[in-house]
Amino acid sequence: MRLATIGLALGTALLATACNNHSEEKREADQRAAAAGFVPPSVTSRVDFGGMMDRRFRTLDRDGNDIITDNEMPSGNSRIRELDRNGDGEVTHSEFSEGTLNWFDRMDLNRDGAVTSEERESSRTERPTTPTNPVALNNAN
Ligand SMILES: [Ca+2]
Ligand SMILES: [Ca+2]
Ligand SMILES: [Ca+2]
Repeated sequence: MRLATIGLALGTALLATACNNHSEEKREADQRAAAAGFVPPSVTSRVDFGGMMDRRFRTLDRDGNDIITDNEMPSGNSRIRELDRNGDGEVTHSEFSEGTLNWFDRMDLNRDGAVTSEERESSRTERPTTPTNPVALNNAN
């Protein structure tokens, strides 16, 4: 009688272990991926970017008049204000889409019409306002 109970307990334990192993494996795989710092490479095409920026514009343009007026500007975001080409304090839809596509082209270092996460990373660290000038460098030598 006692043996049977042990057997039953053992069986239950084994069953429980089997179940644990299964979920444990998946969790381990997830942990390994996280430990390796795995980030899926992201590539944004110019069209995708345009679509994203268009949605951003629609979100900002609360009254839907195709112009981001002063009161619709995101607070503390000077980059949107930079898009105001004619300096009237408002960003029209064409100013917005032209300006943001300029950003995209600046990020697209190899000009293949797509911005990879690497290109985005390097354009963030580089200073586009002070481009290295090979002519000036040569003259200095
Ligand atoms: Ca508006
Ligand atoms: Ca404007
Ligand atoms: Ca590229």
